[in-house]
Amino acid sequence: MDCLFCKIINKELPAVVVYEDDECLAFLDIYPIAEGHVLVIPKKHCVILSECDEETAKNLIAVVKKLNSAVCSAVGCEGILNEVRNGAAAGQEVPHLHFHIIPRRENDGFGWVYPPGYREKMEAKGKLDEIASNIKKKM
Ligand code: DGP
Repeated sequence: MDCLFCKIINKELPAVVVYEDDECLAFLDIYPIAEGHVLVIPKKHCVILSECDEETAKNLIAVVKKLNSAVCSAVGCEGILNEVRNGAAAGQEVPHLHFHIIPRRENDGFGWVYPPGYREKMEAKGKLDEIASNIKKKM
């Protein structure tokens, strides 16, 4: 399969690995947003989280949890951002599921770009109820 992260898993491409087990691999991001930026990926190829089976997802989260602490202790951060971009529209560049572990510090210059009008007014309760109802029906 012509997938960058599958090639890293298969050792066809190099990576600086910080953790590996039968189901997942964690390695340093080659373009770190901050020192200690780690990517955690499942070995079984999938693109987005909703395609990932429950067991793999549980294992991934457990590894992310452990690595959050290890990374933060190692680089001395003030917070950790965990991010998953599901799909190109969400900013996903590499189409193999990955959790970002990004060490954060106050005023580190990193942040979100919010859409125009964000927080100018609260959403109406009726609209929130309608959206929640639609989501619940899909669960
Ligand atoms: P995303 O935009 O969520 O798909 O993030 C992809 C990340 O992968 C991005 O932070 C840069 C990183 N990356 C891209 N190519 C490589 C690579 O060849 N090796 C490593 N270690 N990281 C890579």
